[in-house]
Formats: sequence, structure tokens, C-alpha cells
Amino acid sequence: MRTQIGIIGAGPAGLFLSHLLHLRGIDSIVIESHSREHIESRVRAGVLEQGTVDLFNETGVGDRMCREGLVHHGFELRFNRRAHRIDMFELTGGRCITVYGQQEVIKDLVAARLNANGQIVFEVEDVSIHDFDSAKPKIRFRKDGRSQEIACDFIAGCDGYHGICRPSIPAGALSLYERAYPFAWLGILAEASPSSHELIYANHERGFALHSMRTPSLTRLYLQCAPDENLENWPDAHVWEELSARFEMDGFVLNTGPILQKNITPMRSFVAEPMQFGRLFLAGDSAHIVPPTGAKGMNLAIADVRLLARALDRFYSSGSEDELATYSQRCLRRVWRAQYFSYFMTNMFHRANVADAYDYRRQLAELDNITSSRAAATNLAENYSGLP
Ligand code: RFL
Ligand code: PHB
Repeated sequence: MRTQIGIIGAGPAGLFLSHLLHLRGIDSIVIESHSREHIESRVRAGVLEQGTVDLFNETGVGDRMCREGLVHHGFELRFNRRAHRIDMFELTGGRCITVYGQQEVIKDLVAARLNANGQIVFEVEDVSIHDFDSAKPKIRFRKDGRSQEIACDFIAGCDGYHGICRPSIPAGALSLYERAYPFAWLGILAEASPSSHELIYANHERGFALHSMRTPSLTRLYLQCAPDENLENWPDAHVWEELSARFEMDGFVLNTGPILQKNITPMRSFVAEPMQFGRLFLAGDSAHIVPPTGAKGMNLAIADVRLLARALDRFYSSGSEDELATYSQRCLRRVWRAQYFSYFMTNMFHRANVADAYDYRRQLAELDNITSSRAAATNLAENYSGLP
């Protein structure tokens, strides 16, 4: 097989890159280790920044998102058993977020690629990449037991944090920056109508909790738990009890219902620099991870591939490698802003050590500052809705 861009991974980064390249007349093949059914049902992110929504609309993949996505003008910070609304729309001069599940984004992008005769090879095994320090990179893999090779001009490593692209770069060529957190999130998807029209980020003595949603009849909720938490210690009744305690406030009722999915998400901050080696370009989670408290991961993946598609287009249309050479540097500014913001949100809401009463009071003072200073609230709203 031969293509211009060999893309590893059919997550938001790989699929949207393939779509953007197609719009610019550049050929690509996407290979993915899981099945189409698997990637279309994996529940992950839910918040799209304004810039991501605009980009999906401009490139023709936003129709269903516009019909079914929930547009939010604000969100709530809850602490000391009181609600404080951040009016993002008003504070940012009209910016909002859209709640639309990542698996819906994946379905829309897969459909767009397949309708345009795009090539996505699902369920590949033993993927390896070769000669990406030369002008003739190759991707090898097995499909249905048969060995295959793709010859290409460039490889896009869109294979997430656990992928093979980043570890294939020679040791010493990358600088890695990391932070681990002493907690994780237990997430549930429940058949219950959301208890509020907007997201609620709650700081509670017992730990962080987040109220989100997917549709008018599906609630997505998270609570801070131990990093090595065993789901067997969390029967449904216990999950609801704990969530109710953490969202507790006069007049607030948490709607409950059958729990459809339950999972644990570890929390990590990570950046690999530069996001390039020879003709291998990393994008999305393969190059950087943020804790989900800032709702930035998928948005960063989309922002990366927007720059990568433009740089590749410039290469093919003019022969110039200037945008490819600065790809990493231009991505990393946004990446580090999201690192800062996600770290800030994570530290403002989670209890790293329940015995640390000083830290809890410091967090409450920080939340008090944000909810009583227009300048501080504006700063939060600008970061949350995303860099233009
Ligand atoms: P993905 O989505 O991990 O996709 C990588 C794909 O590569 C495949 N793969 C391989 N394919 C072929 N060969 C190999 N050797 C391969 N190795 C791996 C994988 O199967 C997969 O299909 O990376 P991508 O495209 O960079 O996208 C990143 C986002 O998925 C991620 O940042 C977000 O989900 C993070 N995130 C959130 N981001 C937001 O912007 N807003 C949110 O509200 C938000 N909430 C969240 C989140 C992530 C969460 N979890 C589960 C980590 C909430 C949660 C709970
Ligand atoms: C979600 O709806 O899954 C979600 C929302 C906000 C976050 C993280 C996840 O910060």
C-alpha cells in the first residue's frame, strides 16, 4: 500500500486529521487497533470548546453536533454547600461550550471518512513504524493474520498515550515532563435526567465531584477516588450515596437511575517535546495528557491536527517545510496553557490528603476569590472556553 500520510490511531486526532487532509486533496490511510464498534462506543470526553465546534462546522462535520449537542453559556462552582454560577457567555463576550460525547464525534468523523471513500483499517495488530528519519517512512502491521506495509511520505502518530509512535522515537531525542496525582476519577453514565442544566464542579470535604450530561435523559457523573480504587468496592447504591453527599445543598436533588457504565480514570499530566522526529509527527494524547478537570484533552488533539494539516498542505503545495519545522513549537504554546489550566482546576477541587485542613481552607479561599472577583471569574471563563 502507498499513501501520502500514514495515520496511526482512529481517535479524534487521527480521524479529524484524515478528514482535513482529504479536504485539501491529500491522501491518507488510518490504521486502528480496535474495531469500529469499539471506538464508537467508548465513553470519554464530553466538552467541546467554541473553537472546536467552529472548526467542525467549517469543515462540514458539525451537522449532528449542532442538532444534538447541548450549548452551555455557563457552569457552576459548588463549595461550602452553595452554588456560584460562572456566566462564561457574558464574561467572554459570547463564547460557550458544547456538550457532545466524544463517541458521537467519532461516529460523525468515521461516517464522513467512509462516505468520501476514505480508508480506515480497523483491528490491526503488531503495528511498527520504520525509516521515519528518512524521506521514505514505512508502517508495518498485521491484519487478519497477514503482514502488510504502508509506504508513505509522513507518519502521523495519533495513537494516544499508550500507543507505539512516541516510544519508537530514539531515547534521548525527547524531553518528557510529567506529574502524577494521588487520586483518580470514578465515572458513571446513568439513565437519569440531568439534575441541573449546566455542569457542576463541586469541592467537598470528602473530595471532588462533577455533574455532567450527554442527553436530556443521560447523566454523566464523576467522583474523586483513590488511584488504585477497586470498582468492586463501589456498588451502585454506594456511588449514589457518595455523589449525593458531595453535591449536597439546600433545595438540590440529585436525580438517580440505572447505572449503564462505571469506570476509573487515572489522572496524569504529561508532555513530550518536541512533538516531531524526522518525518514522524505526534498529535493529541500521544504527545500530551492533561487531567480531565479542565476538559481540554480532545480539544487539544483537534487543535494539533489543524496545524499539522495546514503544515502538510503547505509542504505539498509549495515544497516549503517551514510550517512543518515550527509545528511542535506552535502546538506547545496551547498545550502548556492547557497544562497550566488543567493543573490549576485539579488542585483547586481535589483533596490530595484528607488530613490537610490547611489546603482545604486555601482551596475555599481560591474559589471565594474566583466567585467574588469579576477579573478572576473572567480569567477562569476565558481559559475554560478555550484560546481563540
Ligand atoms: P485517543 O482518543 O486515545 O485515540 C488513539 C487511538 O489510537 C488507537 N491505537 C492504535 N491504533 C493502531 N495501532 C496502535 N499501535 C495503536 N495504539 C493505540 C487507540 O485504539 C485509539 O483509538 O487519542 P486522541 O485522538 O489524541 O484523542 C485524545 C482524547 O481522546 C482525550 O484527550 C480526551 O478523551 C480527554 N478527555 C476530555 N477531553 C476534552 O477535550 N473534554 C472533556 O470533557 C474530556 N473529558 C477526557 C474526559 C478523558 C477521559 N478519560 C477516560 C481519559 C473525561 C474522561 C473520563
Ligand atoms: C464529561 O462530560 O465527560 C466531562 C465534562 C467536564 C469535564 C470532564 C468530563 O471537565
